[in-house]
Amino acid sequence: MKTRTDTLCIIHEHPKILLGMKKRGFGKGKWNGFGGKVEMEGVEDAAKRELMEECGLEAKDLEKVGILDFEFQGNPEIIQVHIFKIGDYSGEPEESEEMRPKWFHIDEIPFMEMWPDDMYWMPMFLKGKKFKGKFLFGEGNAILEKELEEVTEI
Ligand code: 8OG
Repeated sequence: MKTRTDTLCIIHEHPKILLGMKKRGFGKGKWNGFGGKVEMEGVEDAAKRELMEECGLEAKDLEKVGILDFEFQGNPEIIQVHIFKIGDYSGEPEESEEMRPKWFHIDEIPFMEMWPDDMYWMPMFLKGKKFKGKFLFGEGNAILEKELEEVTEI
């Protein structure tokens, strides 16, 4: 199995979170945090770069809160996503070619239009917990296997 490392940044300004509608590529048509593949850089630098590229915000304070491994049945690549909570940032969210940002009240998170695993770990994220997990997806992105646990250290 080959592992690809990706980042995901979510801004939580209680009682709202910032999500973006993915306009193209992998995950098109879904609301998600901001992120992408780690290139020749550290994971945290990649998270900052992707946040800036996708919605024009500069992260001032990042905390890694989760690591999730995603496997798709029949695909030998695992996507390992490092999830960051952005505590402080500068700028105003702006639409990019990839993402259309929008604030959501935490009681109105559009889980039906998000990756199906998000409804499991997002409550942990919102409570300020740290977590690790692994999801296996099958046909139509149905979850076939799931492991998710709260951890104290990431
Ligand atoms: O740039 P690229 O298209 O590779 O970005 C993919 C983004 O999607 C990246 O931020 C990681 C994220 N992502 C997955 N799988 C999942 C998932 O199951 N849930 C959520 N919320 N994000 C995911 O690759």
